[in-house]
Order: sequence, then C-alpha cells, then structure tokens
Amino acid sequence: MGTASTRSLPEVLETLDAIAWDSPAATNMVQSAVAALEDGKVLYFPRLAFSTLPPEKRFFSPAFADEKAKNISFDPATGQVRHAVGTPEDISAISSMLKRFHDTARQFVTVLLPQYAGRLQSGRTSFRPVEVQGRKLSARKDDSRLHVDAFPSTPTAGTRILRVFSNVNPEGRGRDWLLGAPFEDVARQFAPRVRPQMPGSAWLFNAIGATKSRRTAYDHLMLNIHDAMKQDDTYQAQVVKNDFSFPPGSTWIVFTDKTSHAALGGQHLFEQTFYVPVEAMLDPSKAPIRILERLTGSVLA
Ligand SMILES: O=C(O)CCC(=O)C(=O)O
Ligand SMILES: [Fe+2]
Repeated sequence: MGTASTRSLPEVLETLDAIAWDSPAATNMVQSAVAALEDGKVLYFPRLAFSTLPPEKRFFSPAFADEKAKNISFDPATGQVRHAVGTPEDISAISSMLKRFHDTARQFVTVLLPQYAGRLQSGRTSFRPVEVQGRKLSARKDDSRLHVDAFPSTPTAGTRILRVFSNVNPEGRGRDWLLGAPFEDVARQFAPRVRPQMPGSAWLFNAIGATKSRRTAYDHLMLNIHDAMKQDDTYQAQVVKNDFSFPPGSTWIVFTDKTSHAALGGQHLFEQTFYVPVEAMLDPSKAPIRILERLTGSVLA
C-alpha cells in the first residue's frame, strides 16, 4: 500500500502580504503572482480580511441558508439572491453584503492580475454560513474529497474558473483544506478512464435547458474527471496532498479548475467566481484545456 505523501508548502501556496483590497501591495508582486497562479498554486493573503458591517453579523448563522443548499448565492449581473431564508429586509441586506464582496474581490483581482482585467467575467458570489464538517453528501457532491471544479450546468469550453475565498469566521475557526496533486498527474490518471460523450447528448442537455450552453468535449472530460476523482477512495487515500487551514481574516485565490482541492471543515466563508478566457493568460499552455489536448491529441472545444 502506498502512503500519502506531501509536497513542501511553498510548492502549493504562494504567500503574499497584501493588507488592503484596494492596493495589492508592491507591483513587483504582479508577475510572480500570475505565474504562480497559472502554475496551479494558491495565492494566499494571510492578512487580507473582508470586513462585514455590524448589522450583517446576524447573518453568520446557518438559519439564513436554505437547508438543501450549502451556500447563499448572488448573481452580480442581475442582483438576484438564491437559497437565502429571511424577511425581504434580510434578503436585501444579504444582497448588499454579497454585492460588496463581489465589488471588493473584483477590484482586487483587477489590480493584482492586470493582464486579466479587461477580460474578467464575474460569475456567482457566495456566502457559506453552514459548517462543512459532518455534512452528508453523495461522493459526487462531496467537496471534502479532492477534486477539480467543473460545473454540470455551466459549460466553460475551456474558459478558466478563478475563485477568491475569504474566511470571515468570528470564532477563530480556520477553513480546513486539502491541496492535491498537480493537474498534469490528475489528467494522466483520470482522462484515459473517461468514455466519450454520447452523440447528441450535448445538444439535448442544451435544448432542455440542463446546460446554459453546449457541453463541449472539454466540459465532458472535466465533469467526468471531477466525478471519477471523488468516487475513487483509493486515490483519495493515497494521492499526494497537503492540508492547510486558512485562518479567519485571510483570503486566497486559486484556479479551481486546475488545482485539486477539498474543504474538510470550517464555517462562514465568502467566495467569488470569475471566468478568465484562456487567451488572457500569461501562458495559455498552462490551461487545463491545453494540457488535456496535448495528452489526448485532440481538439476539445
Ligand atoms: O467551501 C470551500 O471551502 C471550498 C469548496 C469547494 O470545493 C469549492 O468552492 O470549489
Ligand atoms: Fe471545488
């Protein structure tokens, strides 16, 4: 039996000392930040805290989240809040809180990662007031198993998924994560197991509204890799991994479509999803779609 091994922390985490959302510290940080991020490292800001307002502290309770959903979500494009429970006043205050996190995260990413700035598309914002530990979920939905992100209803056709996380736990509780093997290893191990997409199914999913656009060969591959990783208990036990607890008052940024990650515990987290076109990358050859195309020898979108 193989035993799980670990990489050195600087191999998986790039620590940067920004303390203000509107000025991500020295500009000489910028080149190394983008390169590290595209390599699959997590950019970690130990002292970058998102401040909530005193009247917002009451929302730090699982009672405000729909029991079936893990997160309260917000669409910055429409202002719509989903999976929140409360009075119309509560929902409107939650909406403003999430909008503020979106605006803050977007401003930060724009300055920290200027080459993405003009091409950055905002996805959903979420607030996660439910304790992660002890949730009972099917393997495929269980984010405490190492995975790369792929969204069943939101095909990306290769566009990158960039997420900003901020732990706002008021009781000193960290967000306990695992960081797994490099994407190339994941792809080599799992891509050969994926069966091709059923002819016509991408068209059908889109026609019935199950997907927001057509699921490409890339999306099919990524969804199946996501599921196969989570469903493989031996892989989960034996793969190289690092555990790291992101303390309250810290923020981290990661391309979650490339970096294997899992959340084991924690409560009260903000998250913002952005989409970054492959062409906006400093080195597009580091995108999962380009890596998978190289390994499979086919065009995937
Ligand atoms: O909630 C978390 O800490 C992270 C869960 C996760 O896997 C994700 O948001 O992609
Ligand atoms: Fe994830």
